[in-house]
Amino acid sequence: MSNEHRLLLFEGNIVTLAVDAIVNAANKSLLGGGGVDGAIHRAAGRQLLDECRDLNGCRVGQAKITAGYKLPAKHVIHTVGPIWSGGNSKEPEKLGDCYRNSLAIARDMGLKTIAFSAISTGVYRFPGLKAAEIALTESFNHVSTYDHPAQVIFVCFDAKTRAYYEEAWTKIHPNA
Ligand code: AR6
Repeated sequence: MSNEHRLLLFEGNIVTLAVDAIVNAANKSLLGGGGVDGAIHRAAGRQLLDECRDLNGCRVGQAKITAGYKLPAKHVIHTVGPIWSGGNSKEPEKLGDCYRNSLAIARDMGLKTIAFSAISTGVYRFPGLKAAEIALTESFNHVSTYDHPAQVIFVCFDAKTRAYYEEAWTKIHPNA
């Protein structure tokens, strides 16, 4: 399979996916919140919060892994995206770190299928198209370098987010 075909879009709720890992857009405490973080904690159950308490938080751009508990996904990779504050505070680099570090954990663990939420694009206000370009560029670089993972799924919660990923893909691979 070509490297391009290892990247997929899915429009819907990330908690429904039976993959090796879903990637949560967490905050530095790792103790839950709103948005996709809240949805993942609600669906996984109390044990997820218990495991997260032992992780001692997470820095922006870093990632940590837990079990998936009641989720259909086997694991949750928790990463903390940057809060957008105009683009001059290294927000793009930090968002790139989130994707690189999450994919590095997946590779170390031998995970074959990983589904990302659109990190930082909700309450952290990172512009959607720019975020999609970073997500696709980092993931394409990773799958072009390594055998793992077999599939990277970008979960778009709404049609607007999906349109950003489609536009970003066309920009990055105009002939694909
Ligand atoms: N499945 C997939 N995507 C979702 C879901 C879902 N169930 N729910 C929301 N999204 P956000 P952030 C999309 O705000 O910007 C939390 O309180 C949503 O439409 O969840 O990184 C954390 O604890 C958007 O495209 O995360 C942090 O405090 C994307 O997920 C803070 O929010 C990310 O939106 C993190 O903010």
